[in-house]
Amino acid sequence: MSVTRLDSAATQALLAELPGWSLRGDGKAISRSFKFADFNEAFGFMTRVALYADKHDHHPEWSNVYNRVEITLTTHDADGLSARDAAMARAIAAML
Ligand code: H2B
Repeated sequence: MSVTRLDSAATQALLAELPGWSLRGDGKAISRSFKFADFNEAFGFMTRVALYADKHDHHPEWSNVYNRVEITLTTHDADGLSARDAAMARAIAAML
């Protein structure tokens, strides 16, 4: 299913709103690193994100090493950023 991409103004507004996220070189994704006290905290956070992803059918590209979590958000169906990524990044901010 195709989804509308964010234009560059909307993308810049999103980056201004959400500290810590940066735009990938090709402009099609945003990413952020998260650091927690330990693995338990990191995995608890990942669990919250996973529940959001399942509920909203929008899934992060991510990795975890001990207390660090790297997340990249992009919308495959849009081949770039969409409102789904903006909503997920905002939801993630509320999960920290
Ligand atoms: N996640 C992300 N990040 N982008 C998508 O385009 C996407 C997704 N599409 N999760 C969903 C699943 C789609 O493949 C299913 C069929 O709804």
